[in-house]
Amino acid sequence: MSWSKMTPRFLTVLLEAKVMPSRVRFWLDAIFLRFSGPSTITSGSCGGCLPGWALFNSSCYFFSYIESSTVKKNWHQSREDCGSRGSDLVVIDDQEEQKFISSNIQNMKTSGQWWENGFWIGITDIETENRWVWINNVTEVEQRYWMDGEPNNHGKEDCGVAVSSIFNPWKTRFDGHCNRHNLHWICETPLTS
Ligand SMILES: [Ca+2]
Ligand SMILES: [Ca+2]
Repeated sequence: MSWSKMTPRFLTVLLEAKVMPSRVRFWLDAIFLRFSGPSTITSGSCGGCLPGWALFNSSCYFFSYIESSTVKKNWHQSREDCGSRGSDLVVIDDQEEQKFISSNIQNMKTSGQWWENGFWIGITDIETENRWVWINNVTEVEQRYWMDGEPNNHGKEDCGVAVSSIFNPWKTRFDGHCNRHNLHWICETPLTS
């Protein structure tokens, strides 16, 4: 576009601006958003969440393995730990989030026993056996995330565990014993809090 075409428009904006200061503010805001928006997004992976937390779709995630590969806790202690961080255990709402979790924990292995490489998540059937409810009180609808033969309530298992599977990303969950099993855990908190 040539200057001759741009200038009249530019002048018009300036002239209008003299009469209507609010329009100036509008344009300045628009310009500011135009240039600050994208940079906020690109720097979000390290700028939006606390150090050591991972950003995904407007939430920040804490994988306890990253802080300590040796400290493991039962489900209740894990939830308390998340609480002390102003957070709670992760609630997995959709397949994208499931894939994010699964790929992140893929290399966070500490044991030759597959189940000991699991991470506590915020789902439980403590209230009613085999009615799995997320900690935000949403009853589980999608049940194909469970591994084959799980949940089996083996020895009274009432708390959900996420594992990583390279074979089938859908089969990435089992039930563990809330008090007896000690595992890593995942906290989630909204980005804005
Ligand atoms: Ca159970
Ligand atoms: Ca089980």
